[in-house]
Amino acid sequence: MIQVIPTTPYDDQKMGTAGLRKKSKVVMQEHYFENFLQSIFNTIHPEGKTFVVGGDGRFYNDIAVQKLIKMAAANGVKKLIVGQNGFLSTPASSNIILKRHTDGGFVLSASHNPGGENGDFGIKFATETGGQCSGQVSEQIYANSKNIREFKIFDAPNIDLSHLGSQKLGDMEIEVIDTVNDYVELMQKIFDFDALKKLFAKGFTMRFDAMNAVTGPYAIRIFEEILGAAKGSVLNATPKPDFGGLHPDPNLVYAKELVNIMYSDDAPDFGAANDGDGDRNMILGKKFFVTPSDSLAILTDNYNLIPAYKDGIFGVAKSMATSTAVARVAQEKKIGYYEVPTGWKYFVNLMDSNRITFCGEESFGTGSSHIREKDGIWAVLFWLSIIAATGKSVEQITREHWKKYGRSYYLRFDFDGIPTDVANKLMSDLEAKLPPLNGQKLGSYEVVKAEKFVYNDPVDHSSTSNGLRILFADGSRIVYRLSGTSSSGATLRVYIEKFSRDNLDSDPRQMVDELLKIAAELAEIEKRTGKTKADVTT
Ligand code: G16
Repeated sequence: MIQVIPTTPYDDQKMGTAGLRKKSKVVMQEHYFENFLQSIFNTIHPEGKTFVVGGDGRFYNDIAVQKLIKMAAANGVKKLIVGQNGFLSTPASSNIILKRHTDGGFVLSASHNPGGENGDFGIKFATETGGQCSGQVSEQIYANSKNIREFKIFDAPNIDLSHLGSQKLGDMEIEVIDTVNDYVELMQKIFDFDALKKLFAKGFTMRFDAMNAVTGPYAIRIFEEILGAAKGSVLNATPKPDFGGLHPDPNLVYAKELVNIMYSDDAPDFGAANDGDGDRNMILGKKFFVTPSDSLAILTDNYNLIPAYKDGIFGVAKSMATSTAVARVAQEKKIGYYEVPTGWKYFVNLMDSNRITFCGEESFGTGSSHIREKDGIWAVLFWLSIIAATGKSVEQITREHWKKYGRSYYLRFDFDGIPTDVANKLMSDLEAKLPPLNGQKLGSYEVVKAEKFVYNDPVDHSSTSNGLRILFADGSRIVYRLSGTSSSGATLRVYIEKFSRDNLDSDPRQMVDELLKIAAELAEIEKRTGKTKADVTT
């Protein structure tokens, strides 16, 4: 029953910031998915091991799950725990890996990237830590993918994943589970659900946009069925292969329906959105947007309001590009503070070694050591808990935070679709320009440090460089990075942060204007890319 199929290598199976992300049509090429999966198996030796499997429901999810099951059986895997119908959110997967002590897991998702036949597909591979595999492991997988000559697959009809329970494929057990149950149980251990039920019983209103992606069933169960939010509070709740044409990236640009509702005159009290695989979140109040960087700072400042954290937290970490708002909270609370490269995997060692409890990123990700991935619904429940405990609105909570700590005006400018060689040259030339800037003035800003960011992991002592940064005397910053999640070409991300202690109520775009001009000129963005402005600003 086990077939050994000859194949030829593809040369582009290198993982980015979070797994392998490609155009769906690339992944649909003959043996493309099989080659990559076999390269993982050849690297990790899966014989006798147990893995968690599922995806965000996007186009090709159903086909890829079946291939994965048949290849796992042929490669000697002992057991797969599969989400019902092949669906599983990234945070739910991390939870099951940890709870059931499995050897890792696979989430078939390109996260916030659009889906459909003309969209993107992706594969995230997690280890027994519950977090995504390290850079070293992904390098080994990449090396194996370049030498692959054959893959193994079980010759069998498709497995029925609609019914819960166990079945066998050869010697391998397949257990189909309702992943929502385990996730709800975890959230109930962290938050005070009774307090949240009382909030909704008093008439509190919310809209949660699941963007036709994987979190719909989780959100309906938690917000509407358990906590008592009004029916219809969860929008776009049915996972669809093409996300109903939506781009499931929870930001002001792509979560348009929710944004229009929250900025209307009869807006509900609270708004939130999640991305394709449920790890990202956006938080909105009535006509009010909370930046992900501020959200991390505010959650950290309020940890004592949450049952699971009320006895204290170890510390907090952010990706370097994320604004420094949380650094000021860490200083005030006298807790550990770390800055890591972009990529959730860099938080895992810090969590495992009890250095941090919370972490977050500017790219709409926040989470804690309850799992080893960012967690969209967790962040929403945390915000609802702060509201329930304080009786304050999202806007009041955020404004009071700025009053106490000052405000980091923060915007990210994305320049998409740049030819890879042009983007790489822009970055290397820019890096060469940085050292002489130290101590110089750029416009009205004085440079205190201009450098390539290098992270030395305090746990495994690995060293990773990620992005270039210019720090100014007043606490403002410019950061440049190339995205590691685009499925074709390169995306240049320019992150601008302007810190102000007292000016708390200005327009963010105006506040960062001079710094943006400095950033664009220094990197020669227009000259090298032909772009006079960013494609997306978030
Ligand atoms: C992934 C990573 C995040 C990262 C984000 C953006 O998120 O898990 O750590 O911040 O990509 O990365 P980049 O700036 O390199 O595009 P997700 O939600 O896409 O898995």
